[in-house]
Amino acid sequence: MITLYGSLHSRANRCAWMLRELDLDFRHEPTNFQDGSTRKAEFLRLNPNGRVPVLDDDGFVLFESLAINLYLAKKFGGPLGPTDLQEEALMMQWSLWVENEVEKPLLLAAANATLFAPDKRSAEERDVALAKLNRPWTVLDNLLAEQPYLTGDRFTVADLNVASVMTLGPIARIDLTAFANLDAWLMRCLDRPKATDWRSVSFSIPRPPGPLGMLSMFV
Ligand SMILES: N[C@@H](CCC(=O)N[C@@H](CS)C(=O)NCC(=O)O)C(=O)O
Repeated sequence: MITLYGSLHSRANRCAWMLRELDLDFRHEPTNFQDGSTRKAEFLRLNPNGRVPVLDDDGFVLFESLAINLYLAKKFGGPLGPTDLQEEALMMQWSLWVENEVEKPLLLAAANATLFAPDKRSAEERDVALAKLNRPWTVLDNLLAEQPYLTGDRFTVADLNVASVMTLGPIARIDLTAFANLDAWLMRCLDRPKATDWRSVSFSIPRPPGPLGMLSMFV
């Protein structure tokens, strides 16, 4: 039995998308990260970090959304998973890359565009974050000029992991037209029938107190 913990308005939507792509039956525990549920002792036993998502696969418990997807890809992945060591390495490369190069500035841009309450948004912070994204987005755009997907010719967990982080782009109404290959690839991924419906995602997050620097609670 597989159980996925985490509201679909959280990074758990990445793992829900993966589980759906794999046609796996799973129990969904929509643990809400904004109401204190992730701080309860019962949840902290699953993830001492107090964050969602968490996956429980027959008693094997794993946290970190993209690691969960890499695990599912290797165990059940078929064409979404690796066929050899080098493909597996590329899947890890892109998953670590999107976390390190893209997620934080993209979340900061999205927060300052739509997720923070209007009076808590800063255009300056958004611009700084967007400027940081130029380099990784140029890298992706150039790669996708040469091949349709991140590891080659087929959609894999690498695309799913990177695209699921990039769902924040459309939510923040970030214009990707300057990166035409990236834009077309993202829409190809997000239009897949099993993709979580990112268009319906609407939520807000409180701006953390004190100097932002990093969105400690959410990043
Ligand atoms: N790197 C982690 C981040 C997990 C994370 O920050 N989750 C947020 C929700 S999207 C959370 O649980 N925040 C509540 C908290 O930190 O108290 C992952 O990708 O799984």
